[in-house]
Amino acid sequence: MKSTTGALAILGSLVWVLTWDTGLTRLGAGETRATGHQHMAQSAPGGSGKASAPAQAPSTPGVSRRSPAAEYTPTVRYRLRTELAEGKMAFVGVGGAIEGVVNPTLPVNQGDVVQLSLVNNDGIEHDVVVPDFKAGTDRVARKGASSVTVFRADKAGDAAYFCSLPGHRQAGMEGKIVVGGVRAPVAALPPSVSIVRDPMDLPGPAAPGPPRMVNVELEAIELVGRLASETTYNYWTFNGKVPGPFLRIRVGDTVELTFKNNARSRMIHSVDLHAVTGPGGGAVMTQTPPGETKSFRFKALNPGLYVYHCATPMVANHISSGMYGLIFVEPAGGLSKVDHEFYVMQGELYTDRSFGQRGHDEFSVEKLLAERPEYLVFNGAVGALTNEHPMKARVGDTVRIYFGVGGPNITSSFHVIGEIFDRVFGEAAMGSPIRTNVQTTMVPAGGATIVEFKLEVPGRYILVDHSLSRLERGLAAFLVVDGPENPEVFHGPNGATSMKGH
Ligand SMILES: [Cu+2]
Repeated sequence: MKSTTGALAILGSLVWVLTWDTGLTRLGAGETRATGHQHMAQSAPGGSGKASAPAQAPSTPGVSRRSPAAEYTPTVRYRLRTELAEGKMAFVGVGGAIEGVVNPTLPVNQGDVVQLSLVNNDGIEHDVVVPDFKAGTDRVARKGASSVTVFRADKAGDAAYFCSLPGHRQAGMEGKIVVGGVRAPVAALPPSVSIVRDPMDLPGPAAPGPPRMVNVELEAIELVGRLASETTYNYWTFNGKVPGPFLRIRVGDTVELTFKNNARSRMIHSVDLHAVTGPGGGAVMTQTPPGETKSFRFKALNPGLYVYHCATPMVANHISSGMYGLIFVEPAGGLSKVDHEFYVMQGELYTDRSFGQRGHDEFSVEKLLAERPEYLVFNGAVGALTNEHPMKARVGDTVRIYFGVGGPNITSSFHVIGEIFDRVFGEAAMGSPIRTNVQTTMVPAGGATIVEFKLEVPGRYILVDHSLSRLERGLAAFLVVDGPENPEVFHGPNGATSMKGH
């Protein structure tokens, strides 16, 4: 099943192992299931980082030249809490099919990447270990504390899990993991479409010349889209994709903006462009009921890369559901020529169910108001820019990324793993000094940046928000760079190169 390749990317001190699953993602019997066809796992405890290359040795170079797919979450997750009653100790399942089950049997498939979480619920020191897979959590003693381990279930059969503290296994803290042959009921998914905006989908530079009159049309479209490969969500979009279309004009141009709200919408929608000088950035004049059209005109006075978004109450709800995009007001003379330009935006979704569940997710206003998103994504969905539309370039190319944060709430520490930004237009401010040699640049909610760098070494680079907990909630994008090795710049031991040891 997990047949193809493995790859390593070093994130701080963690070594992650990536394998691709060519089959369909299996369906969950556990608390949650992975939603993609590729799985990333922390190296099994006890394995040295470097040696933790997948048991299934890669048969092809580890870079996603073909059908790259990524899922930064384990294939299957289980959570156990500890219980003490009448002198007996036990694990009790939390969530999903094992909720409330004492010492539940945990079904997984061979090759699954299993995340096992232990929540201390009795204030007595415990852990949970799975010796068959050389896995175990830390010991946690205080009530409410937790520890997590991740391992690959690489052997079929039954594997015991238990608490390794003296006497606890005998007192009842023992269960089993059954590897292989899991088939769970299929939850029905509504018909859905991809709402992912291809990061290559942006117009070229605005033509030089005198200021122009530019017509721009935006349409609010509500549709059921794929939030992850087996999860759907009712998105609200500009023109059917997230983010909305990349609008590109030149400073001094006048924009005649037509805003249409699709007749099938249920909501009023509008648009507020940060590039506009005037009340509400256009939002006042574009509050548009379903089936109607409004328009306004503005002159672009200030060059820069600006966020636009829906500004209909509850505004954060509309933004979170997908209503954001970028408008680039090019400075006179434009920007320098590069080989590739990409359009990437970060956003958050507040779903009623926790991250990684199969089926249809609904919106949670409570989570929105608490600013506790379940999903954080680039270009609208989990896997949008890893699985569906990875960015591609070649060694020697120069790359420019127009990066914005729709939000609505979370500031991004934008970073590319394995690269350094040669140039950053901080906060996308045109005319300010360009910063050079930047590792991570902060992009606020409702803000943007422009970064540029040259590619010297082939391999796969990963765009992240360096608040890396968010990687666990879907926030990653791939830039796949093909071309000749460059051992002078990057060279591993034993002849390993960027394309193989990755
Ligand atoms: Cu809206």
